[in-house]
Amino acid sequence: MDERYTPERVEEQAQTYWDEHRSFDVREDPSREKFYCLSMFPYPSGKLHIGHVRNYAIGDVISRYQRMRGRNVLQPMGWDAFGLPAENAAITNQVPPALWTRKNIEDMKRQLRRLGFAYDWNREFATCDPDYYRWEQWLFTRLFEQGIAYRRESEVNWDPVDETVLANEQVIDGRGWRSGALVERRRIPQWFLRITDYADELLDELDNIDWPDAVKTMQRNWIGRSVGTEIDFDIADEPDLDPLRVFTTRPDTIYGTTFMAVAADHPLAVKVAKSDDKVAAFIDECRRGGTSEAEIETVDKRGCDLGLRAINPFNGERIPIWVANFVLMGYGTGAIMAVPAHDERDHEFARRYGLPIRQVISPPKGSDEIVDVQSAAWTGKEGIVIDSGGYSGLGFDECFEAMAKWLEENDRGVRRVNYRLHDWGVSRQRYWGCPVPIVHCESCGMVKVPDEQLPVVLPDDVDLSGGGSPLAKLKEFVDTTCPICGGPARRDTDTFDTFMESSWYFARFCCADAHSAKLDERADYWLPVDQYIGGIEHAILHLMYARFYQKLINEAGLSRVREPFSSLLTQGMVVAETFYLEEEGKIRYYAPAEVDVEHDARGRSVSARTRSDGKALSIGPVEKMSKSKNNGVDPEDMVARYGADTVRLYVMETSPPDQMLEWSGSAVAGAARFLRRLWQVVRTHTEQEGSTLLRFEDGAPGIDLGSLDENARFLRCRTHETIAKVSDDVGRRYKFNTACAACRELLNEIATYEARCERTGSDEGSRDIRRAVIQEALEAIVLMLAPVIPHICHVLWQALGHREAVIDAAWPTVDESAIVRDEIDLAVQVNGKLRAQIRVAADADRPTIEAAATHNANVLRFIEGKDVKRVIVVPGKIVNIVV
Ligand code: ANZ
Ligand code: ZN
Repeated sequence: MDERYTPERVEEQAQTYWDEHRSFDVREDPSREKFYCLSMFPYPSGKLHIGHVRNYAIGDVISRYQRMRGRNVLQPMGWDAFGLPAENAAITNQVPPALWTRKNIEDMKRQLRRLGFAYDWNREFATCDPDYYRWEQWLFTRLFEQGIAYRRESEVNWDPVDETVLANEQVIDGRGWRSGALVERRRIPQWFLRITDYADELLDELDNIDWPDAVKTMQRNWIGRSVGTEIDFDIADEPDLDPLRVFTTRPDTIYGTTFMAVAADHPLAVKVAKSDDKVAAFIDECRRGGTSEAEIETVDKRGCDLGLRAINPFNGERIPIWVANFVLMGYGTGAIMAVPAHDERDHEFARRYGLPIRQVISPPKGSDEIVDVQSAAWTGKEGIVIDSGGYSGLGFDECFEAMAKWLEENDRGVRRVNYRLHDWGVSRQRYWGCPVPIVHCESCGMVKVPDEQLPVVLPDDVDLSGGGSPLAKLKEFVDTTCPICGGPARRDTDTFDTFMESSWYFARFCCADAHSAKLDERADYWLPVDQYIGGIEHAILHLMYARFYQKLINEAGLSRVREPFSSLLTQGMVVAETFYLEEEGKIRYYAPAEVDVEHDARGRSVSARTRSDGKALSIGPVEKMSKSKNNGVDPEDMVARYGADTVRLYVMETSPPDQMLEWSGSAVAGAARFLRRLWQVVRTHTEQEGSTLLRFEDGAPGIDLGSLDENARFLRCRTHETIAKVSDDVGRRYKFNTACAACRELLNEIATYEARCERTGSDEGSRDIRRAVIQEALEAIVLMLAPVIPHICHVLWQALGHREAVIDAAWPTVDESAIVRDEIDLAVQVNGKLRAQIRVAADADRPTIEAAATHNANVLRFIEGKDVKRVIVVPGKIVNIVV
């Protein structure tokens, strides 16, 4: 064993061992329990950022732990390689997207390998490999035949200067990112997948998966199931006009309807606009505003009277119809009955335009709530219907039922369940993506590309410089023949949303080399993913689409599984302080490496100066690491400076995985110090003469456990208590931070034990015991930290005398008999402040404990001369003395 710990040497040694022994290659083995651990695969930007490192370190620790528990573990890695950044980079740097992407993959793979993650690299693929996306096209043609994939007109962001469709993220303040032109909305035909048919299952199955509640709630809200009714309102004096159909979740409030409102795109508004300039102008204005729900929630509620009257089917009342900017065309029927007394948006609108507000629900009997609907809407559902003809006096449920029944019997409406979820638009008018495998033929219409012609390969010689859709400009790509009639046809020039690729990559990892099928029977061995780890930013779209796609895969007979991810862990963000200088109204941010910081006793930064010229800097709040705030750290630099194990230990021990991690350079140095110390302790131990083990590798006892003295028994007890705690922290609670802390404590405990032994002196026999219990403690530490810091543990394990590599070692087990304690430590507080630790017999009675506590020298300093009012003993834990 080297005298000094040199991370580069150690890490190379361990990685070479793993490579030579193909340690992470895995195969299906029905005789063993499988564990599929997956971290979300990265977009190959070229540079690993610290968020990736955290994500992948968590996944690696879980994988390695499960392996030590005997599971057959699959941990794969690949590349989410299609997408816009490659295209943008191609335009700015004049490199083809394919080349740029391949180069980035190479760079990032090197960075990942350097960190020593236990991936089975045999399964690696990039989603831009034709071998991968071919199967996406294959399934799409089936979905097309089944009508699950369909084409309809839908709105896009149109850049009139570049003559191109823009992705939402390419629209900046309403203008095209490149041309700066005001973006228009256009309707063009696009492809959709019928995810709405699966809305109920997507909702219900959330109850059966082990995901964070926050993510489940986001998914529930995104699906947005609402139970309500559709109701037809006839339009007065206009026999040619169809009745106005609204969707409401509150039919019980219909007697309180004082106006109707339709969306700006609603056919009725469009029709009136033809002969009414004011309405036309208002609609124009709405089209210029945003259409996202968030935007609509925040804008002023505005509208324009259409001059028409609707007739309330329940009481014949004539109600004005308005067009309003807060009604969405894409939800329900695009029209509402507005009840300002009981709906906040309607209330705001009514106040603005002086429309009447009429209360029809009152709080339940016995409630002392004071309701004044003129000043604010009362939105409670648990009230009683009032002033509503024969329905007065009913509660919500009864009234809903009665009205729904009446509507259906009289053909004036239907019960209806609506979802906020829309069908998934999968078309992109971009280049760097998977081509849609459809051709358009004059005589046959839309025709799927037959299996034997798949994949439709994305051409790589494209011109991205001008405007327009690059594929549409490529005649060799577009012109083709119809697979049915053989006549001339045009290829579809859309590519898929990149969420398509990330919706099934986890399944493909199970059988990445399957050449004749999308998936084979190996997928049934590995799926579902037992532990999925990734960022909360994917809580909605990616995770929803992947769940949906898995159902399609299941229905295509490719997998038995319908829910892809049994358990989900969303890791917290990595944040850091920001340092800046404000000069002439401009803010310049300094990178942590450019700054010298002074800390207070609690580790908080109190002052900061530039390293170069000592200029005083302002300290900003902690923020997510980002380029714009210049507060990021480069993992590659960190690894070069400290080694992979230090970086891994730091990100795992600093905070629980689902919480924010605040970066601290000094704490990274602390992690490095711990590794050096661990190295030294093991080295000192192994350099001593003789080697008496508690148990030999074959399980035979080494020394007589009955001969252990009190101090040795105490260390053994601490060792096994630590194993119990860490097993629970790592295996069940995912509290890797407290697990690491417990291992550090156990290392301290060894030092304490040695100091005690020194004091009591020792003969030959007790020296053997001493070495044996220390050996046991060190082995436990090395085994328990092996998932976190696998390289150093690889070397230390060998140094501790093992022939087997630690990667193949089993997780340590608790010896319950070691934990039975004769003595326990109790904390003693005086007036709530910790003043001492006392050691008493485990079965000591109250008076004995009280006496021990009040006679402790340290405690005496705080109670002497004072009046002891009470001594509270919490057995097994604490003694509190009140003076
Ligand atoms: C009358 C009413 C009275 C309503 C009341 C609410 C409270 P969720 O739960 O999200 O489904 N609404 C319906 N379609 C709309 C659209 N296209 N744009 C904007 N708002 C729309 O909400 C359903 C309620 O949202 C519906 O019930 C309707 O207002 C409104 F005291 O109808 B309600
Ligand atoms: Zn044809």
